[in-house]
Amino acid sequence: MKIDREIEIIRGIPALYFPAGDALCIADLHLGYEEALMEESGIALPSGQLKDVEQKLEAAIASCGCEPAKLIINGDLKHVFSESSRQEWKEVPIFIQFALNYVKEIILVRGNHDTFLGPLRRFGSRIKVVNALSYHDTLFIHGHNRDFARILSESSERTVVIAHEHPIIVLGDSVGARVRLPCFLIGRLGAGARRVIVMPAFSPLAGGTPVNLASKEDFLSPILRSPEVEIDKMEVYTVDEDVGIMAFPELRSWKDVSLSL
Ligand SMILES: [Mn+2]
Repeated sequence: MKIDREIEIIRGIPALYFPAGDALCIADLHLGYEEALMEESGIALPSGQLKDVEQKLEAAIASCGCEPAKLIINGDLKHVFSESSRQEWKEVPIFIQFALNYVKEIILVRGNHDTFLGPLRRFGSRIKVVNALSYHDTLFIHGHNRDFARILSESSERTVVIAHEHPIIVLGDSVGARVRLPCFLIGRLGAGARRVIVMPAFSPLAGGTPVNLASKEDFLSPILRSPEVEIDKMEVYTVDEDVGIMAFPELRSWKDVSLSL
């Protein structure tokens, strides 16, 4: 679904396509999440996340119509902060190799989880790691950045794409059924004409902020917690593999009735 001439939401998948820049953008893969959960809390998940993100990437690329030249990963490619998780050491290079079968170049915009990236060196110049990316009038930052005010004031791109928040909406009915859907948020930055887009997580496991239930202080991203963004005025686009994309108007016009308890 086209947001405008420059940006499309890929049908049913948490990914953006930028036709002018021939780039696909995904975020928050959190590879290695299952092993971290096992180590931290003894909860054993079947480790199917790598297969899931590979399949979704393939489907997203198929939807672009041609193989995009660039894959932009807007932060949190991996999950564990320490140097030690075996699963993510294994999975990160496998995923990058898989993605490089389709795209010429990967740009990783560093997220708060993207520490110890030594295993990426083997891919040489085909993967770049940056703190922020300016590309075709769009600024990509992960969204955890405490110094966002400086980053925004020193930049002028019309669109700012962030991730980190893993937005979802929760819909329910009076007998207690609940549906959780990952969603994009699209709104304005400050009083000016700049636009902000919040991407949902590509990881099927990583949880997220229920944007129609949360109050502003429940949000994680310093940008979304700041007065720069009026969350209630953001439009919501959910993505679901079966349903596709559902567009919701500004949050303030419907969030009070989204759970009819
Ligand atoms: Mn993050």
